[in-house]
Amino acid sequence: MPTEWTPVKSYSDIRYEKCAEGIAKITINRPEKRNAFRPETVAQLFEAFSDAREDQRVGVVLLTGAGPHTDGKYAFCAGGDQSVRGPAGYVGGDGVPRLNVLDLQKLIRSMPKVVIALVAGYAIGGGHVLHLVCDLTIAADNGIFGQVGPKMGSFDGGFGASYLARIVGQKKAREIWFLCRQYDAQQALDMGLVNAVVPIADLEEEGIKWGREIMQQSPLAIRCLKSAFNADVDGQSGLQELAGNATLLYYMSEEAREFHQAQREKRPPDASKFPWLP
Ligand code: S0N
Repeated sequence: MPTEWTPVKSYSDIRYEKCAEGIAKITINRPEKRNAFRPETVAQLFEAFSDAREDQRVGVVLLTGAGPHTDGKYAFCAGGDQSVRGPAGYVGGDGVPRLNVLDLQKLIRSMPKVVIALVAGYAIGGGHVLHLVCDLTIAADNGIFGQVGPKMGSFDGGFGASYLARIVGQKKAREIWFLCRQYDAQQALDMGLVNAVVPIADLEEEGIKWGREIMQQSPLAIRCLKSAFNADVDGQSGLQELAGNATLLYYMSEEAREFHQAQREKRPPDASKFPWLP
């Protein structure tokens, strides 16, 4: 069945759509720049991801790049837009130097929905880190992956370095950053950087197929698993996320309801109703 996408809102730098099956699709739409992001792009991505997070019907978000460009080339994202990079960082239309892409990375990682990167063509620099922080990555057979920071005056020492090393191992992560090579989709698959490689023509359909399978699973189980995977890596903020889910599950229990209601009704709670499980 072909998927019918409904636009959610019109943006200058991205497309944001949803389908009836609970899958949202966010497309970076700057193919003339290999989908590089400027401050406005990041702000729009943040707004769209926040909306997908809030929408209780949405369980899966596909993140992809518009293409091909008129020269026939594809890109997922080529990182920060170098044409707006000034001495103090990336400058938006308001003249303020900031990109806030790290906030976007954190949102993608912590939102309790599954984010799948669909990579056709280049995933380079900050664009490579964007696919990295997604829960899953499906690459087209023309996918090209790599970091460029040390050769153009930039680096991502956050998730871009440490989380990359968790995924591909310390030696490979150092190779990726220190040599700034490009890797094809098969090499990315071999090093565990992506989950699958499919023909370019099948990329979106494959993402939808994975999304449909995920939508059949238990939302709370997926939510707790995502925060558990994060907790292993993210220190105190990872524990906070996992603990937040424990609190959510507790709120949903009869036991929490009894203690809350007793406080509201100014009566002692009936603790005897609840077992001290072994
Ligand atoms: C992607 C590459 C390899 C593609 O090469 P190809 O196919 O030969 O295309 P080009 O002719 O080079 O490009 C086609 C057109 O697209 C424009 N373009 C491409 N990339 C960018 C870009 N990043 N910014 C602006 N424009 C871009 C070209 O200029 C060209 O346009 P025309 O035809 O008009 O000349 C190749 O394009 C490439 O290597 N691109 C540059 C990659 C790059 O340097 N990316 C930036 C890396 N740095 C970051 O992403 C910053 C990370 C970051 O934001 C961050 C991270 C952690 C902490 C803080 C920060 C922070 O800075 O805030």
